[in-house]
Amino acid sequence: MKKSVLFALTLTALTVMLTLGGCGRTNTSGPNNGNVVTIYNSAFSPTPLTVAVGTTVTWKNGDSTAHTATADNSSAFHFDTGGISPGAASAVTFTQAGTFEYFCNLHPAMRGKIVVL
Ligand SMILES: [Cu+2]
Repeated sequence: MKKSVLFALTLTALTVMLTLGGCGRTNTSGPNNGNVVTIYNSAFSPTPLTVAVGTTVTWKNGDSTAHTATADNSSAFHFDTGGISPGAASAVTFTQAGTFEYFCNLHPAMRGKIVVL
Protein backbone atom coordinates (compact mmCIF):
# COMPACT_ATOMS: atom_id res chain seq x y z
CA MET A 1 0.00 0.00 0.00
CA LYS A 2 2.76 2.42 0.96
CA LYS A 3 4.74 1.49 -2.12
CA SER A 4 1.83 2.18 -4.44
CA VAL A 5 1.31 5.61 -2.84
CA LEU A 6 4.97 6.42 -3.33
CA PHE A 7 4.74 5.25 -6.92
CA ALA A 8 1.71 7.46 -7.53
CA LEU A 9 3.50 10.45 -6.02
CA THR A 10 6.57 9.81 -8.18
CA LEU A 11 4.38 9.55 -11.25
CA THR A 12 2.66 12.82 -10.36
CA ALA A 13 5.98 14.57 -9.82
CA LEU A 14 7.28 13.28 -13.15
CA THR A 15 4.16 14.43 -14.95
CA VAL A 16 4.45 17.91 -13.43
CA MET A 17 8.13 18.10 -14.39
CA LEU A 18 7.40 17.04 -17.97
CA THR A 19 4.52 19.47 -18.26
CA LEU A 20 6.46 22.42 -16.86
CA GLY A 21 9.71 21.63 -18.65
CA GLY A 22 9.62 24.02 -21.58
CA CYS A 23 12.78 22.56 -23.06
CA GLY A 24 11.32 19.08 -23.29
CA ARG A 25 9.85 19.79 -26.68
CA THR A 26 12.98 21.27 -28.32
CA ASN A 27 15.17 18.40 -27.14
CA THR A 28 13.26 16.01 -29.32
CA SER A 29 14.26 17.76 -32.55
CA GLY A 30 17.84 16.52 -32.58
CA PRO A 31 20.66 14.85 -30.68
CA ASN A 32 21.80 18.25 -29.43
CA ASN A 33 19.61 21.17 -30.25
CA GLY A 34 22.48 23.64 -29.76
CA ASN A 35 24.19 22.22 -32.84
CA VAL A 36 21.33 22.69 -35.26
CA VAL A 37 20.91 25.42 -37.85
CA THR A 38 17.35 25.69 -39.07
CA ILE A 39 16.66 26.95 -42.57
CA TYR A 40 13.39 28.78 -42.78
CA ASN A 41 12.08 31.63 -44.96
CA SER A 42 15.35 31.46 -46.91
CA ALA A 43 17.44 32.24 -43.85
CA PHE A 44 19.84 30.32 -41.58
CA SER A 45 19.11 30.46 -37.87
CA PRO A 46 20.89 30.90 -35.58
CA THR A 47 23.76 32.71 -37.23
CA PRO A 48 26.41 32.92 -36.09
CA LEU A 49 26.28 29.55 -34.37
CA THR A 50 29.12 29.01 -31.89
CA VAL A 51 30.22 25.43 -31.19
CA ALA A 52 33.22 23.58 -29.76
CA VAL A 53 35.87 21.88 -31.91
CA GLY A 54 34.69 18.42 -32.92
CA THR A 55 31.03 19.38 -33.02
CA THR A 56 28.77 18.06 -35.73
CA VAL A 57 26.45 20.80 -36.95
CA THR A 58 23.21 19.79 -38.59
CA TRP A 59 21.30 21.97 -41.04
CA LYS A 60 17.59 21.24 -41.13
CA ASN A 61 15.58 22.54 -44.04
CA GLY A 62 12.17 23.74 -42.94
CA ASP A 63 11.49 25.51 -46.22
CA SER A 64 9.55 24.28 -49.25
CA THR A 65 12.56 24.58 -51.57
CA ALA A 66 16.03 23.01 -51.49
CA HIS A 67 18.99 24.85 -49.96
CA THR A 68 22.68 24.19 -49.34
CA ALA A 69 25.19 25.24 -46.71
CA THR A 70 28.35 25.88 -48.72
CA ALA A 71 31.54 27.37 -47.29
CA ASP A 72 32.87 30.54 -48.84
CA ASN A 73 35.75 29.99 -51.25
CA SER A 74 37.98 31.89 -48.83
CA SER A 75 37.03 29.62 -45.92
CA ALA A 76 39.95 27.82 -44.22
CA PHE A 77 37.68 24.77 -43.96
CA HIS A 78 35.67 23.92 -47.02
CA PHE A 79 32.37 22.18 -46.60
CA ASP A 80 29.31 21.77 -48.76
CA THR A 81 26.17 19.96 -47.72
CA GLY A 82 24.94 19.79 -51.30
CA GLY A 83 21.23 20.26 -51.87
CA ILE A 84 19.12 19.70 -48.76
CA SER A 85 15.57 18.84 -49.78
CA PRO A 86 12.58 20.34 -47.96
CA GLY A 87 12.19 18.53 -44.66
CA ALA A 88 15.64 16.94 -44.91
CA ALA A 89 18.85 17.58 -42.99
CA SER A 90 22.58 17.42 -43.58
CA ALA A 91 25.48 17.46 -41.11
CA VAL A 92 29.09 18.67 -41.12
CA THR A 93 31.70 18.02 -38.40
CA PHE A 94 33.98 20.94 -37.54
CA THR A 95 37.39 19.63 -36.52
CA GLN A 96 39.30 22.93 -36.40
CA ALA A 97 38.79 26.22 -34.64
CA GLY A 98 37.94 29.29 -36.67
CA THR A 99 35.16 31.38 -38.13
CA PHE A 100 33.60 29.79 -41.17
CA GLU A 101 31.25 31.77 -43.35
CA TYR A 102 28.93 29.99 -45.71
CA PHE A 103 26.09 30.63 -48.09
CA CYS A 104 23.36 28.82 -49.98
CA ASN A 105 24.64 27.80 -53.39
CA LEU A 106 21.13 28.12 -54.82
CA HIS A 107 20.35 31.48 -53.19
CA PRO A 108 23.69 33.27 -52.64
CA ALA A 109 22.01 36.05 -50.67
CA MET A 110 21.44 33.50 -47.90
CA ARG A 111 24.46 33.71 -45.64
CA GLY A 112 25.50 32.20 -42.35
CA LYS A 113 28.46 31.82 -40.04
CA ILE A 114 29.78 29.04 -37.82
CA VAL A 115 32.22 30.02 -35.07
CA VAL A 116 34.26 27.06 -33.79
CA LEU A 117 36.10 27.58 -30.51
CU1 LIG B 1 18.81 28.36 -50.68
